[in-house]
Amino acid sequence: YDAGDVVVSGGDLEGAQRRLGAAVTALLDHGHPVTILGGGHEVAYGTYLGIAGSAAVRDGARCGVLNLDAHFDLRSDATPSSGTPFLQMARAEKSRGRDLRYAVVGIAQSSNTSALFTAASELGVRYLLDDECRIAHLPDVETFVGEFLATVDLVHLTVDLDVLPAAIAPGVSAPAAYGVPLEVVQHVCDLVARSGRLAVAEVAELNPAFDIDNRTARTAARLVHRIVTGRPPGAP
Ligand SMILES: [Mn+2]
Repeated sequence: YDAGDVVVSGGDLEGAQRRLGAAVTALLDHGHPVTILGGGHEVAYGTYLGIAGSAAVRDGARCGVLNLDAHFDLRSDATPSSGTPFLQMARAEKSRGRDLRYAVVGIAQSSNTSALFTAASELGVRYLLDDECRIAHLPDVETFVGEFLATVDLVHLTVDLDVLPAAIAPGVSAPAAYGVPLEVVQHVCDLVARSGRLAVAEVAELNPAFDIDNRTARTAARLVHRIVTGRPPGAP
């Protein structure tokens, strides 16, 4: 069912992230599987707050975030935005005495500054470049996802639709010249859903004003359907 909307009012993004977090915590603590529809990728930090505040994580479950994205979104800006959520998570985890488990599939080398690659390296971020995510590389992608899943009890799966080729997902603010094929993105979603470790799935960055024939929205809907129907019965 639709659990409702979280609206940013008066430019108070951080307030909205906290409200999203409170809503996600309440749903998780009641045993509901949760799907978040963005919004820009700043929703990821709100979702993180929700998972971090859940009873499962407070009881010691290890949560990691798997991001399908052309970008690291690790910018160290003073003001939070769609470019900063994963550095915010890393800092929040650090303040709780933990290291963020963060993996990214689909990084576009040309769309991330060298400072972002340095930040990713310093934080121990595991990632695959878009060049390493062709259909011929599916076994390597499976290995990458499997190694990530082995390190966590719960997964925050976040899909930035700009990971897909612009022909598939034109309705984003940063369309990809190259992108990760939909077959590969869907397969990663299937692997995570089937793992039984999925806490929250999230789809971000859909901008209907830029979409063509709703093709980005339809692709996002397909992925959400795969994720929701791919969970084993009784999984968190
Ligand atoms: Mn992103």
